[in-house]
Amino acid sequence: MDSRQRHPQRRKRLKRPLDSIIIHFDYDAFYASVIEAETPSLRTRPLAIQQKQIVVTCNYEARRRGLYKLQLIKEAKKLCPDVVIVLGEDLTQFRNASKELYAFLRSFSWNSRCERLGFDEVWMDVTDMVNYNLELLNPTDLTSSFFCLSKSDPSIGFTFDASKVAGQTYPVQVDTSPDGPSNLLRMRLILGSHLAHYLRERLASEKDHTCTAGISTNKLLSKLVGNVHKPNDQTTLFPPYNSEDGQDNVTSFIDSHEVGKIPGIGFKTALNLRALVLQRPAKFDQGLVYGGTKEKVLVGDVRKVPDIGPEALEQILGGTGAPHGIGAKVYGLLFGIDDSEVGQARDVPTQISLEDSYIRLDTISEVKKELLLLSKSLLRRMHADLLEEDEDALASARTITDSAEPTETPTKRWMAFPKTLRLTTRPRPPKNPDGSHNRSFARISRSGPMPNFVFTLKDDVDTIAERLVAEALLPLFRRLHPERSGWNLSLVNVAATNMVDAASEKGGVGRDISKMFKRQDQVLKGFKVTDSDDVVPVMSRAAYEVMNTAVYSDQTGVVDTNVHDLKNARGGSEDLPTPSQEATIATQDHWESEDEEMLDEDRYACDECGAVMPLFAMGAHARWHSDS
Ligand code: DCP
Ligand code: MG
Ligand code: MG
Repeated sequence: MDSRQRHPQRRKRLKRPLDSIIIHFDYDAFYASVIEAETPSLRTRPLAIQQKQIVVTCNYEARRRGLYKLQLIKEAKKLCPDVVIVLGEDLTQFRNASKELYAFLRSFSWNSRCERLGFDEVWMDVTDMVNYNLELLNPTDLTSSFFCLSKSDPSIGFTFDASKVAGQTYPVQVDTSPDGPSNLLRMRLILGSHLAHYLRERLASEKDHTCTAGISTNKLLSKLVGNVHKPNDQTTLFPPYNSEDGQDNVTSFIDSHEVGKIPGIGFKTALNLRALVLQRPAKFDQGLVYGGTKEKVLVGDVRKVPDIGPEALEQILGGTGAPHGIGAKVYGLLFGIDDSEVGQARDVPTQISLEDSYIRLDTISEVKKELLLLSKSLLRRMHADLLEEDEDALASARTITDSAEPTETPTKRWMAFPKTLRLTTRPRPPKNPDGSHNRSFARISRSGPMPNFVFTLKDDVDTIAERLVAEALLPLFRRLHPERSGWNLSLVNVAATNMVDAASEKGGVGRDISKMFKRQDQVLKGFKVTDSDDVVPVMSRAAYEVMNTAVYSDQTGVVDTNVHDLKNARGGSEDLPTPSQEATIATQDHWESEDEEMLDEDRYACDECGAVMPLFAMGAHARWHSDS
């Protein structure tokens, strides 16, 4: 069985691809910065943003006074009595600011490879802009170079000194002499550094937000190297990137990182890698602190494990639930190799999903109330994310009046419409005969076609939401839970899925609501929604082609009570906070990319029950398992 023993692997040194130049941006103290942009007088005051009982972020003035992210509000106040606290439960303004900044950065991109992660990170693949400008350089006069930002208008751009890198470098001492072994890559990285610097300045002067940037050859390295100098600064990972003996800058850089800090290495994988090095599980931190583990295992330590390689890692990390090829992927990451592409910019998500979790939800009347709240949020999100201003409103109004559909307010139009409505619940399992209870709560769901009336712009959201609950969600709910009582739900999720791009068809279907409905019927014809827990839509090729690829989801804040009070407030050991309730202390709205693990460094799945939560909650969560 173990071919490794018969053919021990040699430790292979992987060659790092150097074709791309990627910039990673991370806005400084983002939520605080959004509040400051609105009220500039707060800039000089210590400012903390509160969600539940926690400081989700604070400005750098507050950080100078010892405050930090994910600190308890109580502690922050004790440490800094004059801290200004602003409630940040409502994410609308942060979401809007995030979209605006993203759109601004994206407007500079030539290839639209511009990807947002969470609210405050953006990657830009600037390979094309850099390579174009490399050709324009005059090697005899690098100091007065011009960076062209437009291929069609050579006057648009900025002047810069190409003999120097902009901002900081890793390592601090670098060789910038014009010839040397890594000359070409170095020049391209220097160009990237000046572009990053220019974009950061424009962002600060025009959008009032400072940010931190990292410049390298892939998503992983650009993100990690940006962290070296924070805030309001930038760092370029300098060559050499490849060497025979490991004496290159990427190796020394990546080797000093704790394995759990590598984006793409999830919580569970990190546990396994630590155990591999230590030959036993690593110890958890005792406090509710950011950082997860007491015992740090560095990337370099893992790479030194004898016989480590893609196959060995596949055996250790592969198996149930792990994506195929995880061994090769993780082995690459340990070398700083990440071949994931920066996602192409897109205007609409493929799904909008909202959920709440509950200590106890066990009556139909409460369910109706919650479904109504979720429906209203869902509709508001659909309006915010799927509607755009219709410049041809008048023309559109004319076509609508001669259609059978009632006249719509034609100032906005749908860019895309979701074909499917999905309802998901997570029932608490009944106690086992011996009185114990199972820890893993599975989600179950039912789906049906999205009713057309949700797309009307004539009625207000509240009216549509009521109809959506009565005519679509309650019927789905009855299919999920045919009994009138006897269940207790810990979570309800309502989602609009299977997005069809309205503008993908020539003639802009989105402009004309009646045509759009006709088109929707056509699309739905080739689309069978099955009534199983796992909805596997069968799509016509045409429908498939207009499906988008990225997904995002939103989790709304949940129980307003402090988690520590929940047990007393709501009684019974059964009502111990469920993992997702803990997680909601600081859940954040985020964009999911297809690469789940790359998605968000703050969200991890529990090894034991699979519950997803931010890293800082893992310690408490693990203790909850061991206590119960
Ligand atoms: N956030 C949150 N819950 C978390 C982590 C973050 O709500 N568990 C929010 C608040 C932050 C934003 O996401 O403002 C971005 O997160 P960052 O970790 O990038 O933190 P900041 O941008 O606030 O600070 P920094 O300057 O360290 O990047
Ligand atoms: Mg940030
Ligand atoms: Mg961030």
